[in-house]
Order: sequence, then structure tokens, then C-alpha cells
Amino acid sequence: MKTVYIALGSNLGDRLGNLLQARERMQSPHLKLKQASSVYETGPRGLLEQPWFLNQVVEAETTLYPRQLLARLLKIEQGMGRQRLIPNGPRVIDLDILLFGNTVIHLPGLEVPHPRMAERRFVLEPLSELAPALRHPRTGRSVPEMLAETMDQPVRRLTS
Ligand code: PH2
Ligand code: MG
Ligand code: MG
Repeated sequence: MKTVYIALGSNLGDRLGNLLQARERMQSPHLKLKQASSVYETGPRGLLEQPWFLNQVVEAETTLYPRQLLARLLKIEQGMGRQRLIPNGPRVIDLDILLFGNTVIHLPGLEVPHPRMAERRFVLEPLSELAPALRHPRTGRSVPEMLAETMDQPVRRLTS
């Protein structure tokens, strides 16, 4: 059994509904969602000319192997109608494995920890709610330490 952190993002259609639906679809005996962060509205990174995102992070426990978990997440993205047109472009739902226990993985199509998590406030802000004491398995840096360097990126916590 491993503790995993998964990032959710949506900037097309009913963004809040998409996050909710993805959480419902992820939940299973092999992937038990334990905690969900607040939802944040966040300025687009990478490709700037696209709608703002809603982002959230969930903590889950899983008996799946990393490859199996990735396949599950991609299948949920597909089932929710995700089209891959432009890299980093607008999407109904994006489900990214951030951390898989303390495991470091370099495989084609699967890099864990997520290679860009340390520079993304839209990941670190929600992650800091769930696991402030957690450290990056490769660099050893804490979440608050990484977060402090991203404070110029616009995010707004939604009140629920
Ligand atoms: N995802 C990206 C690229 N840029 N920007 C925000 N604010 N939120 C995202 O989830 C996001 C992004 C690629 O996956
Ligand atoms: Mg992503
Ligand atoms: Mg992705």
C-alpha cells in the first residue's frame, strides 16, 4: 500500500463539476481517496492564452503499481472526453501523479515526482494543505520551501 498525491486540473466546461466527477471516478477499492485539498482558481502556466484553471490535489492510498495507476488516470481523462490537441493547452480534465510514496520513477511517459511540481504554485498551494511536512523525494526540499519561490504566480482559493 502506497500513499500517492494526484493533481487535478480543468479549464474547460463545468470546471468544478469536472473535478468532482474525476474524484468520483478515481475512487475504488484499489485507489482510496483519503483527503482532498481546497479548489484553487489559477492563472495558466506554459501556454498563457487559455482560460484560468481550477486545480486541486488529492491524497490516496493505492495497491496499484505506478504504471497501473497511470493507465487508470489516462482512462478516466479519456472517459471524460479529454482531447489532446495542443501540448499544455485547454482540457476538460488533467490527472497527474505528483508523488508515489517516496519512489523515484524515470520511464518513458511516466516521471515521478512530477518533473514540474516544484515550480508550480497551482500544485504546491493545495499540496501544502494536505502534507505541509512532506519533502520532495529527489531534492529533499519541503513543500513550504518550494512554495515560497512561486508566490508571484496568481492563485485564488475558492471558498466552499
Ligand atoms: N496544467 C498544465 C499547464 N499549465 N496551468 C495551470 N494554472 N493549471 C494547470 O493545471 C496547468 C497549467 C499542463 O498540464
Ligand atoms: Mg499536467
Ligand atoms: Mg497530464
